Amino acid sequence: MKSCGKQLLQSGMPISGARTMLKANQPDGFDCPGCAWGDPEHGSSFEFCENGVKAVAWEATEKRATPAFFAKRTVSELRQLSDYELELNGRLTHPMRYDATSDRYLPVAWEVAFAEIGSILKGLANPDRAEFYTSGRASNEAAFLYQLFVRVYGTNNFPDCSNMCHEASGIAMRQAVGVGKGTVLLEDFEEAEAIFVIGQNPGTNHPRMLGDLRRAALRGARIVVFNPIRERGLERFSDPQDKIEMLRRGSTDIASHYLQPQLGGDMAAIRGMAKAVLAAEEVAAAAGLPSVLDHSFLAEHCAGFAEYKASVEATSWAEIEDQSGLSREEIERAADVYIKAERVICTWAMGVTQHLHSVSTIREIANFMFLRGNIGRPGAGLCPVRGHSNVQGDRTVGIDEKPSKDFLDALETHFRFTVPRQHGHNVLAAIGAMLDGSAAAFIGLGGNFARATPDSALVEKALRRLKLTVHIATKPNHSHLMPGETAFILPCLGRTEMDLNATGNSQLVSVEDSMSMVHGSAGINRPASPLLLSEVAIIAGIAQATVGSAVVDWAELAEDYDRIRDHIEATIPGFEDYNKRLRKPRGFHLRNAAAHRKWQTPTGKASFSCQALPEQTVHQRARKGEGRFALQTFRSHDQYNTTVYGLDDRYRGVYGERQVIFIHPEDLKAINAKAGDRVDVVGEHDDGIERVARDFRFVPYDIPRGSIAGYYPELNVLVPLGSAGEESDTPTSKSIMVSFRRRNAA
Ligand SMILES: Nc1nc2c(c(=O)[nH]1)N[C@H]1C(S)=C(S)[C@@H](COP(=O)(O)OP(=O)(O)OC[C@H]3O[C@@H](n4cnc5c(=O)[nH]c(N)nc54)[C@H](O)[C@@H]3O)O[C@H]1N2
Ligand SMILES: Nc1nc2c(c(=O)[nH]1)N[C@H]1C(S)=C(S)[C@@H](COP(=O)(O)OP(=O)(O)OC[C@H]3O[C@@H](n4cnc5c(=O)[nH]c(N)nc54)[C@H](O)[C@@H]3O)O[C@H]1N2
Ligand SMILES: [Mo]
Repeated sequence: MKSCGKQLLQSGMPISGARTMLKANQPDGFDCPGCAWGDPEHGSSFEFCENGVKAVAWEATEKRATPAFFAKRTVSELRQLSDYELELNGRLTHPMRYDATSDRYLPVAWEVAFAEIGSILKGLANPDRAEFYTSGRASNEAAFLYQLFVRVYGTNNFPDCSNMCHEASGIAMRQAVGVGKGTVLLEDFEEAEAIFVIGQNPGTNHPRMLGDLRRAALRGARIVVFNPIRERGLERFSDPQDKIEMLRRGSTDIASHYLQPQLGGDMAAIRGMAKAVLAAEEVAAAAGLPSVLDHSFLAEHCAGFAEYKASVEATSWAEIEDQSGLSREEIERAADVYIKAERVICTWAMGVTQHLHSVSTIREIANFMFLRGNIGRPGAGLCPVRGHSNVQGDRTVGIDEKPSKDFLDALETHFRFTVPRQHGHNVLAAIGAMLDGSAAAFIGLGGNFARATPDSALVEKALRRLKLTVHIATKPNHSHLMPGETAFILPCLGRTEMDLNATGNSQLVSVEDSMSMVHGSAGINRPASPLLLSEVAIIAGIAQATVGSAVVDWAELAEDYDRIRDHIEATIPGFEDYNKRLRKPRGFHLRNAAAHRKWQTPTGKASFSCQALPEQTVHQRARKGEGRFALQTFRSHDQYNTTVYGLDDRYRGVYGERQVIFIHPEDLKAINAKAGDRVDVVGEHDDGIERVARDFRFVPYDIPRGSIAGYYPELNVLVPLGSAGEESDTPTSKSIMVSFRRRNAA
C-alpha cells in the first residue's frame, strides 16, 4: 500500500484518484485500461502496477479541455502543440463541431451533431465510402453495437488498431492451430518450467506480467528472452508489492538467458532452436535414450511434420547465424532449456508482429512448440500478449473487416437484414482510400489515427480532405485537429466513470483479456462532465440518425446493456448465459478449442509450416549500404501509445526528452559521431518519397550493431505506407531502413 501511495503521489494524481486505483481490476470495480494482461483468481489481492496507475490517473485527471480551451486557439495553432501538450489539457467536456470560418471547434448540441452526421452518412453515394476505425479500449457492448450499426448501414470497412498490432498473431495462429488467440491461462504461468519471451518489453508495457514472470523465476522456472535491446525489466525486477525486496532495494533475476538477435532475426533464431531439438532427438535415438520429440503428439495431432523437418534440415547454421545475428552456441543453449523443460510457454508481442515476415515467424514459433507437444496441456502453450485492454474482445464481437460467413449469417438470421458480404478496409486500405479520394468519411471510436499510422504526415493531409470526420474520444489529440469539411469531437465516458442509465442504475460493460477471460467493468468516478455520454449511447445516437430504428431499436439497447449482451449471446458462440456469468467475480473463460487440442484448421490438425527463412531481413539489407541502419520504433516507460505521460524513460536512462536514437557505441564510432550528437533521421525506403524525422540525439546503448531504436509516434513519419507485413498487412514499424544526416556539422 505504501508503494501504491508513493506512486500515486509521483503520478500527480488527485487524492480522489486513490479510491479509483483501489477499484482497478476488482470484481466490483473497473477493468484497468492499461493493458490486456490477465487478472488473478483472487480479485481481493488487487493487482496494480505503476503504468496501470498512470493509465488510470490519466483518465481520472481533474483537468478539463472545455469549450474555453478550444475558443482560445485556432485549430492551426493547436496543431503546433505536441500530443503531450494537447492531452495535458485534460478531459473533453462538450461535443464540439468544427467551424471553418473561425478555424475553431465550437460547442454543439448532441442532437444536432447526431443529425448532421446521420445526414452526411446517408448522403454518401455508397456506404463503402465511410471508414469506421476502432481503438482497442471500446467495451464488448460498444464494439458490438458499433459493428451492428456499420453493417446495417452497409459496409465492412473496419480499420482497427489491431491491424497495426497483433494482426499477424491472429492470422498465424488460425493457420497453425485454428484459433486466432492465445491458448494459455494465467494459471499456466504457475506451472511452466520454461517461458520464452520474444520481442516484448513487459517491464513497461505489461508490468503485471512481470509479476508472473518473477514468481516463475523464484520457483526456478527458466526464462529465455529474445530481444535486441537489453531491457532492464527483463533482466532484474523488484516487486513493488514485496516489502522485503523493496526495503533491501533487492530484485529478482528474471531472464536466465538473454539473447539479442538482430531486428527481424527471430524466425532464424527459432529455426536454429528447432534444428538443435532435432539434432538432440537423433543423439537420443542413437543412444537409446528417451525421445526428445513428443512422438505421440506429432502422430496424433499434427500435419506436415515431415516437410517441416526437411525444411529445417535444409536451413544451414551459417544462414541462421547470419540472419539472427546470434551464434550457434547461444541458440543451442536456449534450445537446451526448451529440451529440458516438460512444460513451456512462449509469449510474444510487437517485436515479432511488426515486421515483414511476422506471420511466418509466428508459424515458426508454433512449429517449435509442436515439437514437444507444448500446447493444450497445463503449463504450456502459445501466448501472444495483446496490447489495448479490450482489443481482443473487440475482435471477438465482430470488429473485423473480413468477417466469417458464419458470423454474418448469424447476424442476418437474428436481426433480419441483408448484411454486406464484401470484405472491407483494414487500416492500410482505409488510408489508401482516403488518399485516392474514394473514402469520404472517417469515424473513430477512440484512438489517434493520424499519429498511430505510418507516414503520419500524409495521413493527416488525407483526413483533412474528407467530407466528414468524427472522433469519439476522452481527450484531445492530433487526429482531432485534422478536421474534414464537417468535423466533430464527441466526448465520451472513460472506463473509470459511472455509466448511469435513465433510471439511475449503473451500467456494466465487459472486456476480454489476453487469456480469453471475459469480465465485467463498472466505473466508480463521477463523469468528467455532465454532458458526457457513454460510447454505447453515442453509437446509438449516430445509428438512430443514420439508419433509423427499423432493424434495431438503438435507444432501447443503450438503456440497458444486458439487452446488448443478449444479442451477443444469440449471435456469437461462447457467450452462453452471458449476463449471468459476467457477474461472477472473475467472469468467465471463452472456450478455446486449441487449448483442448481440438484443431479447427483445414487439415483438422495442428499444422506445421515449412517455409524457407526470409531471403533478407531489414538488417541484412541495411548492412549492404554504407551508413544505413535498421530502425525499430518502440514505447518509452512514460507513454501509452500516442499518449505521452512524461518525457522520461527511466529503465533506459533517458530523462526529459524523446527525440533520441539508441545505437551501438561502435556504430557511433564507425560513422564518426559521438553520444549526444544531433542528427536528422532519413528514411531509405525505395519509393522515392522523402521522409525525414528532424533533430534526434544519439544515445549509446546495448543493442546489436546495425540495429537502432527510437520512440513511436515521433518516428512514424519514417514508417512507409508501402511497407507492410506479408499476409498481415501490418505496417513494418520495427524494420525501417534509415540513414543519418548531420545537424551540427562542426
Ligand atoms: N505502459 C504502456 N503499456 C502498454 C502500451 C503502452 O504504450 N504503454 N501499449 C499497449 C499496446 S497497444 C501494445 S501492442 C503493447 C506493446 O507491448 P510491446 O510489444 O512490449 O511494445 P514495444 O514497446 O513496441 O516493444 C517491443 C519490444 O520488442 C523488441 N523488439 C523490437 N524488434 C524486435 C525483433 O526484431 N526481435 C525481437 N526479439 N525483439 C524485438 C523491442 O526491443 C522492445 O523491447 O503494450 C500495451 N501496453
Ligand atoms: N511506429 C509505430 N507505430 C505504431 C506502433 C509502434 O510500435 N510503432 N504500435 C501500433 C499499435 S500496437 C497500436 S495498438 C496503435 C495504437 O493506435 P490507437 O489505438 O489509435 O492510439 P492510442 O494512442 O492508443 O489512442 C489514444 C487516444 O484514445 C482516446 N481514448 C482513450 N481512452 C478512451 C476511451 O475509453 N474511449 C474512447 N472513445 N477514446 C479513448 C484518447 O482521446 C487518446 O488520445 O498504434 C500503432 N502504431
Ligand atoms: Mo497495440
